[in-house]
Amino acid sequence: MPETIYNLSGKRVYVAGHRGMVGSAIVRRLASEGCEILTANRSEVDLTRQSEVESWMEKNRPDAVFLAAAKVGGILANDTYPADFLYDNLILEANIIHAAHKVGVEKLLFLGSSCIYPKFADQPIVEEALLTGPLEPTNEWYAIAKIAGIKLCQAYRKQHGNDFISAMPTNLYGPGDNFDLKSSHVMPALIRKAHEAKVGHLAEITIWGTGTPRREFLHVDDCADACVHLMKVYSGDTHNNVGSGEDITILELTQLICEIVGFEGKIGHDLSKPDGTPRKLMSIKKLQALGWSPKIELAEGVAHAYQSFLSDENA
Ligand code: GFB
Repeated sequence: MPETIYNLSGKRVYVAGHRGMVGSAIVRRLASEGCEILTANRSEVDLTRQSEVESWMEKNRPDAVFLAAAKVGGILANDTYPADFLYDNLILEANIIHAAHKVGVEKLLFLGSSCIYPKFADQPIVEEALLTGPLEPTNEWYAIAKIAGIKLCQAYRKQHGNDFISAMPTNLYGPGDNFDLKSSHVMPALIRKAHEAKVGHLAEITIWGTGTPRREFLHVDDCADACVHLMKVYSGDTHNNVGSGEDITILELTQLICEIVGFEGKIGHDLSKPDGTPRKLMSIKKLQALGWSPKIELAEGVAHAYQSFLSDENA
């Protein structure tokens, strides 16, 4: 296990995006680190307004920052709102990273996504594959914003010596997910569809596309644990893949979810919806060499996510 080079205990740690699925998981995970957790609602600071971000950071002076704030969504949302996904993510990451530099934040972790990699990258995808080929068109806008975030962290490290690092999670799921069928990612969408088909005694659920693409999934609590681990043991300018190291076809995922939810009907396909990238399994060798491995198996994680769906009164 590598040595801890940055100790969070006693530190003032700002979690940007604390109400989102990833941000709230990081807040949960930090509870056992003996640090002071700083959060700010939209009414206190609009992260798209540079002056508001800079005055909030000046006033609150965090020692460390987890940059989990982002405009996120599934394949349809990304494909439908390219300007929002590019602009919102660019502006809020630039505001927070620059303000962190200005107030002398000791360590910042920027969160991106596995969609930063080329559509046809060799699998499993290693960190060096970044910028070696064309992106998947449905989410290239979000991808470019996240690549810019990685580059910003590298640039502030190079020019100013800021210890700003990046983590690239795979498709995440778990408590606090977005279950809106138009804007959500595939996992919450299928959980909701299977549940509504079960309680509505429907004969069939409809999934988007062919069901043949493969996706890697990681429970958000595993992701939060990996982010805290990286904050404590890693300092460098290359980003770090954060994943489970296993992938599954969308059809197999649907079958698993139907089994866990208890829906026994048919699975139909809406072929007017995009498949997106055929596969984006990441290599997690770099993260494993830093002493971290995922703990939550997919079936267990899906069951946990379904319980969260039911208790969040989505049902
Ligand atoms: O999570 P998702 O929407 O986005 O997964 P990506 C899309 C895959 O699941 C496609 C299929 O192959 C869809 O055809 N799918 C099947 C569905 N049924 C559904 C459904 O009801 N809803 C949804 N959403 N998909 C995202 C990027 O790509 O990956 C984000 O767009 C982010 O920016 C995220 O990077 C991690 O996995 O294709």
